[in-house]
Amino acid sequence: MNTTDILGKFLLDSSPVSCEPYGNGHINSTFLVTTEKGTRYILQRLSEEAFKDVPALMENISGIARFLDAKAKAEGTPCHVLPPVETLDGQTYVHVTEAGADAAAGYYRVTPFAEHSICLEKPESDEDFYQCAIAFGTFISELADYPAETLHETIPNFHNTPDRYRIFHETLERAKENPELAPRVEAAKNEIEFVLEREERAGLLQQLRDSGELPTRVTHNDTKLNNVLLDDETRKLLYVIDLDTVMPGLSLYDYGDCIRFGAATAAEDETDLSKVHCDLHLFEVFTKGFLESCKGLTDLEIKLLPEGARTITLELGVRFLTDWLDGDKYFATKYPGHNLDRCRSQLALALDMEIKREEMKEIINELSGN
Ligand code: ADP
Ligand code: GN1
Ligand code: MG
Repeated sequence: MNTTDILGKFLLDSSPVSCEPYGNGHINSTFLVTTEKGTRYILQRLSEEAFKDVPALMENISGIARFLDAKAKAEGTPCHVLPPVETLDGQTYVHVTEAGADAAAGYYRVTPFAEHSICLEKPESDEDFYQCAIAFGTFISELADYPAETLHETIPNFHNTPDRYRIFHETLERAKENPELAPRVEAAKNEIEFVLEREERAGLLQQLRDSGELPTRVTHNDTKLNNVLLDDETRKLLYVIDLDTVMPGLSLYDYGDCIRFGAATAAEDETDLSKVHCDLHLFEVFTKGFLESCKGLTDLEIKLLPEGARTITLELGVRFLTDWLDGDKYFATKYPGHNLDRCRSQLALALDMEIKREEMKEIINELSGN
């Protein structure tokens, strides 16, 4: 099937006239589609490496979109998620079993393009980052009464850090035995040592979740700044996007992933590690917005916010390292060694967060009045 045939199966307002690669996501293949009437849509081929059950994933997204839309209507407020565009036969995706001349096989979906929006790779002002905090804090709050038991786990154990370590160990052993991958083990020996030294502590949040001391909530699980769209004029929240990983999880990972990405002084793949730090001013700006908007956080959740930031940063370092050792199968990479560079930058950031733990705690105590 070709791209035009695929798009022809969705209820667009008129015929598509162009379809171009778009955005900076690491997982799905994303395209910007424009129709004869000038209406724009996002077409995505979902990563089958990441998502093993796309129908279940789309059921999650439709359910969340319906729920938040009903809530917004009842409260007379704007809805901050975009529902999928349906196909002619009422589905939310098209499954292409045979590749066409310009389209790979796989699962495709269409979403309305958010006009007059901006998507940032780093905050351009404190207010941008504050809005990101409001976006994800409100998202968790509004989903507090969502029937969590109806959600499918789109990636099992997605933010189960001990399980990420288990996969890392398995991959490391396989890489050592594989002549093609063994040089990658040697290249990453310092990073391997770094993550092994931290393995025990990295399991703390999962232990507290398992024991029930930390509440499981419906969370977004991929809270990068570029998964929020702001209004290009008011710079206020327009949409939370990338709902593929909405599942039961810990608020601390959602909070932490925003800090990891948005409060970092360098890009996720910065190679000059002397530039990689956690900016405590941005940390404070974000934490203020999150505490204001994420209602009902427990004292333990608030106390462990710095641990959330450090743990998810270390976890992502472990995931990039694992993908490097596995031959770069999961994350889209732009050059050989990209995953190892990303790993190094994340581990440098996690180390900086360890150094700044006490300062972070003080900021949180000030903000929460403890
Ligand atoms: P991935 O899982 O690969 O990150 P995303 O769903 O986040 O995929 O989409 C990738 C990028 O495409 C986003 O970061 C954003 O820039 C852009 N994008 C996605 N959906 C929309 C939309 N509905 N309107 C405008 N831009 C979008
Ligand atoms: C991926 O899909 P995207 O690019 O928003 C990944 C996240 C990582 C992130 C690192 C489903 O997010 O878990 O934190 O890359 N998403 C998935 O940039 O694995
Ligand atoms: Mg994304």
